[in-house]
Amino acid sequence: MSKLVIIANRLPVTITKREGKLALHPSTGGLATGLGSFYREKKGVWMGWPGMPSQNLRGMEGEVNSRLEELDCRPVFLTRHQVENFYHGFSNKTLWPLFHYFVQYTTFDNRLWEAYKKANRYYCKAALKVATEEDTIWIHDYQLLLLPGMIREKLPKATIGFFLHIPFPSFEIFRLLPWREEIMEGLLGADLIGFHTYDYVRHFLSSTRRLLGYDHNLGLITTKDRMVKVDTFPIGIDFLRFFRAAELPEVKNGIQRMKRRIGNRKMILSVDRLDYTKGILQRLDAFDLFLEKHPQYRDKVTLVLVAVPSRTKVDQYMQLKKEVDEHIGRINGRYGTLGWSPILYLYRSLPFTTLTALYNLAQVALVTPLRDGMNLVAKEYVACKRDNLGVLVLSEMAGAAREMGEAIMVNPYNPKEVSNALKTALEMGEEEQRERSLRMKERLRRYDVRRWAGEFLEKLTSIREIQERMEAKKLRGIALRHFLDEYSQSHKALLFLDYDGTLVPFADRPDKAQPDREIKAILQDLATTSQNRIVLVSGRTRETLDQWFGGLPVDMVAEHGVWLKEQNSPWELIEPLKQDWKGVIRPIMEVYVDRTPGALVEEKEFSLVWHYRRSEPELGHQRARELKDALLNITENLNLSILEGSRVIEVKPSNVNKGMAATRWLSQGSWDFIMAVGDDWTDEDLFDAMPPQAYSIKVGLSISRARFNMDSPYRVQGLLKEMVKVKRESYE
Ligand code: GDG
Repeated sequence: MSKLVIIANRLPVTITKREGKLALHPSTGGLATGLGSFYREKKGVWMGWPGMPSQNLRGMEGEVNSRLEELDCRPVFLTRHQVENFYHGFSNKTLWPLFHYFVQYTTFDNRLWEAYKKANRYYCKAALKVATEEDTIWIHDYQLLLLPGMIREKLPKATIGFFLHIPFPSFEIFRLLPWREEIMEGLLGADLIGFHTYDYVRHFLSSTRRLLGYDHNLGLITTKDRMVKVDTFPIGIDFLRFFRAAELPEVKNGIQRMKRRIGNRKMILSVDRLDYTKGILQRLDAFDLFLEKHPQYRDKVTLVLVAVPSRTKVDQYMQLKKEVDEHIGRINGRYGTLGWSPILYLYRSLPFTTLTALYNLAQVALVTPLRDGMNLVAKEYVACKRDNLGVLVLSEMAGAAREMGEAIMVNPYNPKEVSNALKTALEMGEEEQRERSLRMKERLRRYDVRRWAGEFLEKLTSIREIQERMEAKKLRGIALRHFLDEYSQSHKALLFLDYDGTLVPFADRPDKAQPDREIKAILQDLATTSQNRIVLVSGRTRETLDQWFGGLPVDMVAEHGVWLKEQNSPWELIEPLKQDWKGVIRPIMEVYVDRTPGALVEEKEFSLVWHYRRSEPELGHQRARELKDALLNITENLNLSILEGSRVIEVKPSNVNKGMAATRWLSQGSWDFIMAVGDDWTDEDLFDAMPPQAYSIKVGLSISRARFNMDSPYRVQGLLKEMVKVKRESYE
C-alpha cells in the first residue's frame, strides 16, 4: 500500500539528553506544529534530523529509533561535522541569507556546498530505506533542495512533491549562486513544487527559463523528460488549536499573571526566532521613535519582545543578539522609570500556553520582518482573538501580507511609518478592529494547515495523472512495435516531418539551426530504403529549405503551408494569396520592435513574423502577449490568423496551414503507411488533416491532438533510424 513520507531537515520532535536520559520535545516552528498531527492521521512517516549530533547519541541509536518509531518518525542521524557544514553552513550561511536578500551575509564556499550535496545524498540514502516508488514523498524546505532530483534518479516513478517555506528570490539574486543550475535541476526532480506566494512562483519560473531554458505554460514546465507543476500554496495554521487556546486553564492563568505584570498598560507583542530577517533591530528603532514622538504613551504601553534563540553558532546571529541586547538596554534606560520598563524582553522559547496567553492579551502585534516566506506569528495572533479585538501591524515583505490585507501594512525599513502605524493601531476603534480581524480570521479558519497540506497533496496527485496520460501516449513498448511492424510491411509510405523542434532541437542562434550531416543522412536513407515519400513541412522560407535540403530526395512545404514543392518540380503557391494586409500589420509589429530590445520583424512572402528569441525573456513574453492583444481585432477582419510559436508571433492568411498543404499528398494515392511528426501548435493543423489510421506524433509532452507523443527530437532521430533499419531487414 502506498504511504506518505514527509522529509524535512528536522523531525516534529527534538531529542534532548539529560543525565544520560533521552527526552522528546515537540519542535518549534510552523511546519512541525502544523503538520505534526496531519501526517499521523494519514498514516505517514516523517523523516528528519532529531536535533542532536550523532556523536552525542552513540550507543543509544536503538532507543532513539524505537522511541521515534512510536511517533511514526524515522531519524536521519547527522554528525557534528554535518551539522556544522551542511546545516549551520551551506543552509544557514548561504541559502538562508541569499534567499532573504541578505547578499552581504551570504558565504560562497565550495567546501560548504560539497557538504550540502553530501548531506542531501545522505538524506536520500535514508529515504530509500523507507520510501518505495508507490509512495508519495513530500520534501520540505531549503536544506533539501537537491533531494527531489536525487530520489528521482533512484526511484524514477515515485510521486515527489517539494515545498519551499522561505522566499524564492528574484533571478537577479538567485543567479549569484555559483551552483544555481545544479540547484534548479535538483528541484525539478519533483513533480510539484510549491511556494507560499505568486511572487516566489514567478521568480522560480523566471530562473528555470533563464538558467535551463525551460518555458512554462500556466506553471507547467516541460523539462527534458517530464512535466513539473509549479504553484502557490500559502501555508495555514492549526486554526482551532489557537482559537481554542483561551479555553485552557493554563492559558487563562497565564493571561491573569501577565495582566498583573503589565498593569493597565496596553501590550504590544513581538514574537520571532532571533533572526536578522525578522527586523528586530529596526522594530526596536521604530518603537524608540514612537516613544520619542508620542510621550503621552510613555508608561502606557509595554512592548513584550519574545526572541527565541536560533542558530546561536552562526556569527551573524551572535552579533545580532548583542545588538538586540544593547538596543533594549538603551531604550529601557532612556524611557524607563522605577515602575515601568518599556520593553519586557524574553530571550527563550515559551510554552504554547504562555505564547497564546500573550497573543490573547496583546492589543497590538508588531510583525515586521524585513523578508519572510510567510510568517505564522501574524496568523496565530489573529486566530487567538476570541473577541476579535487587537490590531495586527504587518510588514509588506512577509508572504502573509498577500493574504492579510486588513492588517496595517508597513515598510519595516521605515521607522516613521512603523511608529505611525503603532499609534493608529493603539487608537483604532473597536468596531474597526472587529471588522478587520473577522475577515482575516474567517480566511484563516477556512484555509488552515490541513487544507493547505490536503490541497498540496491533491495537486500532486492530479499532476501525476496528467503525466500518466502523457506517458500512455508515448510511442514506445507495444505501440512502437506495432508502428515498426506496420512500417516494415508497408509498400507506399507517406511521412510528414516538421523540422525545427522536431528533427532538431530549437537552436538559440540562427547559424546553429542548419541540419548537420547526420540529419541529412537519415533523411537520405529513409527516402531511399523504400518507396517512401518524405515531405518536410516547415515554417521556414523556400530559400532556406532549398539551401538546406535542396539536394535530398524529399518534397517540401514552406511558410506553414503557403508554398509546396514536389521533387524535381518548381515551388508552387498553394493558392493565390493577397499581400495587402502586410501594410496594416507591419507598422504594429514595428512598434513592438521599438519597445522590445532584441526583437525583430521578418517578412516572409506570405506572412510576417515578430521574433523575440534574443530579447530578455520576461519582457519578450510580456510584449508578445501585448502584441497579440493588439493584433487580435484587426486580424479577424482581414481573415488572418496569429500563430504563436516558440518565441515568435506569426501572422498569415487564415486559409493556409500545414494541414491544407498536406492534403495535396494525402489525396495523391493509396498510402499504406502515413506518419506526421511535429512539435508546436502549427503542427496541430497537420495532425487534424491525417486520416484516423495515420501515426500523428507530437514532440514534447504538452497536450496535443496527435495520437502519440515523443520526448524530444533526439528520440525522433532514433525512431527514424530504427525505421531505416527495420526496412532494410525486411528486404533481407
Ligand atoms: C519558516 C519561514 C514560514 C515562535 N516562538 C515561540 C513559538 N514560535 C512558533 C510560532 C510559529 C513559529 O514558531 C514561527 O514561524 P514563522 O512563520 O513565524 O517563522 P519561521 O520559523 O522563520 O518559519 C516562515 C514558516 O517557515 C512556515 O512555512 O511562515 O516564513 O521562515 O508557529 O508560534 N512557539 C512556542 N514558543 C515560542 O516561544 N511554543
